[in-house]
Amino acid sequence: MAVNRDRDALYASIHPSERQIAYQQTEFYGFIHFTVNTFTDREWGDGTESEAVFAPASLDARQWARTARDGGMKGLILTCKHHDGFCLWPSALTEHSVKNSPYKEGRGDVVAETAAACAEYGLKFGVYLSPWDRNNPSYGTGTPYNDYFIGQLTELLTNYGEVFSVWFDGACGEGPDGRRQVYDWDRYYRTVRALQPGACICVCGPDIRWCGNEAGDTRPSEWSVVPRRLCRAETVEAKSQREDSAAFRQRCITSSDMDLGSREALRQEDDLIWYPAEVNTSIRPGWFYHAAEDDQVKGFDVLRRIYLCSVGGNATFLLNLPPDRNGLIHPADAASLTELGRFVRGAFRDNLAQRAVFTAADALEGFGPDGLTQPGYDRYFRTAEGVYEARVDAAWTEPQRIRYVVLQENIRLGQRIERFDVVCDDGQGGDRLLYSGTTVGYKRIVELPETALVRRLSVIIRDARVFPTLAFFGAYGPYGGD
Ligand code: FUL
Repeated sequence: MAVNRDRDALYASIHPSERQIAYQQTEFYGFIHFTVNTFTDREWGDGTESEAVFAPASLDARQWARTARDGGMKGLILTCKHHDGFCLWPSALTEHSVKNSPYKEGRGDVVAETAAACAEYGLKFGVYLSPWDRNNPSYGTGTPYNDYFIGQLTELLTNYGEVFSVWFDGACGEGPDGRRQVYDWDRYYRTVRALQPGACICVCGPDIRWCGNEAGDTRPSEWSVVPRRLCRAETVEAKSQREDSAAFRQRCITSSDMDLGSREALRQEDDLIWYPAEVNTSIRPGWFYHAAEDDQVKGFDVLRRIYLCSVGGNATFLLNLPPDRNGLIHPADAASLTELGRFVRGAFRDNLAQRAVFTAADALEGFGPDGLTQPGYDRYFRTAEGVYEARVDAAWTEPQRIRYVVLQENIRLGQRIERFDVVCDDGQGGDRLLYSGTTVGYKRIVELPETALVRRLSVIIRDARVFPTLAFFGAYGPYGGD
């Protein structure tokens, strides 16, 4: 396909908001699915559950936060209300909540406990509030339910400190004969903006895009600029998830959804937004804890692969850790996650590029490669206007063992890189190709097929939509069993 530079300039002119940048920098964070379902052994409660079933014996939100922090996560999002309508906080607007449960004899507030634990362990805190509510009698009556939902949102966004994510789920299993509620999305969004201007509205919202599956599947080329209509996709009833099933949870990205933002995909789209992807999956087959799944916890290798492909594939990674009936994250889940945390901290600790000498022939004056090992967007590499290719070389005096290469664009200026190669010195002054990739965006983690021993490592940007930028270059050795 011939490149249309005017179209490319349009795509690259779409930039993220500050709240979206902060969200992308959160990178890896946890989901806590916990409600009456934990005690009834279900995935979707029907709203008729008695508050009396909610009786965690030794709930400890600090254990959740500690496990998340040790696992390398930077935040937690709690299901404050799932589809069953049961509220984990003592909402003044319904009797269907912890206040009528045996938990702490009705004086508990799981939202407050989780928010406090997050603050203690340096994690961001987010709220999941299901629009579909199978308990509240006003559901399906229009404005009265929207008022109820706004009231709940207001409680959550005023009483529990700063919130980084407001997660609206599109699922609705009412079916054709069920109650039909027309959600007032714009009013919901205005409320979030007014009460928590720094929070991203996710999935059924304009800030963060659902990656399109729950299995942890990722796109090899993930673009953050996509057609605006996608931010309405999950809010449209016909497209929403209508029933819970293991098959739905295991389904991968369909081929028709694989390419959302390439030049070809955007060719006839004029209304575009910055809408980065979030990969959400559970550490277990279900979103809620089921003792029968204790032997089906995703192992370190699976988590590691999803981490590298999501955080390292221009998406964020939201991993669910469902507490058990005691109110604790099960040891098997904690063990897998802790191993991942060790990997994330260990593998990317020592950036060998900090000891390299950088050169780049195509740098625009004042935007050379010297700041590339410092995170952040204040200093970055770029070429001159109209130059779509670039080469950055990092050279060492002694050969280095390299297994991972990390690249970041300065996404403040949009997503630009279309194609790049990683090459090393072939020993005769030429280049040996180690890896060919497409998108970079917020972050690309390249895992080389095997550890390379190199004196020089180069990134060659082969094509970009407008002049390319690089904000970070990391080179790391093998880790553990690599
Ligand atoms: C889905 C829900 O139906 C699941 O129960 C879970 O909350 C998942 C994150 O989103 O749409």
